Amino acid sequence: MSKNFKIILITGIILGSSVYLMFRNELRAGIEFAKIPFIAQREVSPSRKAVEVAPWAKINLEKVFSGFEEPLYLVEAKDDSGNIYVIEKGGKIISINNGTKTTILDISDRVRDRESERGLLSVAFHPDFKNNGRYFVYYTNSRGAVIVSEFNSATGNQNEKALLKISQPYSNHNGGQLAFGPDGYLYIGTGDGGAGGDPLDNGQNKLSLLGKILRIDVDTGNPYSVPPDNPFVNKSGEDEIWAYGLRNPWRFSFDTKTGDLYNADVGQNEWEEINFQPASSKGGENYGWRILEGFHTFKNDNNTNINSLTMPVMEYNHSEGCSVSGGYVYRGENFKQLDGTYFFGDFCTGNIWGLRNRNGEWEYAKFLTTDHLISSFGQNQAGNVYVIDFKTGDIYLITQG
Ligand SMILES: [Ca+2]
Ligand SMILES: [Ca+2]
Repeated sequence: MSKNFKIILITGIILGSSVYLMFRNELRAGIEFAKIPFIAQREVSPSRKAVEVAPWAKINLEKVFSGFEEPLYLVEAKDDSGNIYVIEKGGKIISINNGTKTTILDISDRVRDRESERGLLSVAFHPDFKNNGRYFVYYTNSRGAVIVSEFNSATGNQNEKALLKISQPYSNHNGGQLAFGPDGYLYIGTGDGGAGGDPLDNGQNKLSLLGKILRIDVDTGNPYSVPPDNPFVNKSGEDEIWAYGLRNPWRFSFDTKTGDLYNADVGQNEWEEINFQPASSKGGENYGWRILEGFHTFKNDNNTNINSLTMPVMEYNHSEGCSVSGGYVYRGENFKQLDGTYFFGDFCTGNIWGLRNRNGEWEYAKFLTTDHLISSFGQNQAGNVYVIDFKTGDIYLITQG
């Protein structure tokens, strides 16, 4: 064997092993794959960090729907129709009413979903959907760019109206949350653009729409306008930005009673985090990525003052999971002990936690250990919370244990 051939062979083995390890990691994690080597971290100002307590109620998961293909999201339209809408990653929105399923939108012809974090990622129904039929979707297109588009129930997959198109430098960290706030504006969660460690520092770059929560007005302007009180209007920074410093906010939601915003940001190597933004917020929060991961330093190469950052309220270590899936604050009628409990889970381990603020102090508990691949939670108009299993296509309701 010649020396050159040996070098080529060894290089090939090393490259092949790296690709295999990356792919294996992707298969295991699904939603989250680009973890990078360990960097020494130190903990910073854990002042409002939630403490772990015993669960304050016993819960069960009751299987209520099944037969979905890679479901990623569940929502109601708040139109009193009783329809529940489920999103499939490949590009469908399916309504369920009394057990009858109807595909209301199929855009699989324009959705790219081959990679683990790409696909049709969410839908938000206009607050007046009942009268105007307007709804908004978030997906990755054939070139991997992130698209926010409007559709109308009267015209199906025809007459797509594009609102935003954001190019993606890498295939992962595409964000994917849409939700109307109590103010009637559409909030949009984008990822940092991907790879690992945010190599382009998009999270901290206020001239990029990546790694942000955006806030737009879909009721004026064409195709939208920027609310005049957005924090970077008439200041340096893109006008659409509401908050920044995010890695991959895989699900945020508004508490339907208080209007507070809960935002789960997927971590890099070690820490998954939950952020809390009170309803009184005027926006402009810097949630810290890539300076911080959870409450821990990650890469502060511009010497940003750590005290200027908005810390999470809860973090958990990768001994408990590897990719957080944010959920909802329970506001159902039947289970008063859970009123005000924010449920969330981990995609890799199936753990389900509850988090709440009690007399100004945050506390959390692990409510269930499951074997579900939790891609998302969901909430219906009555305030009940659902758990979505990506692998089996089953959907569960959180009930009293
Ligand atoms: Ca500006
Ligand atoms: Ca953070």
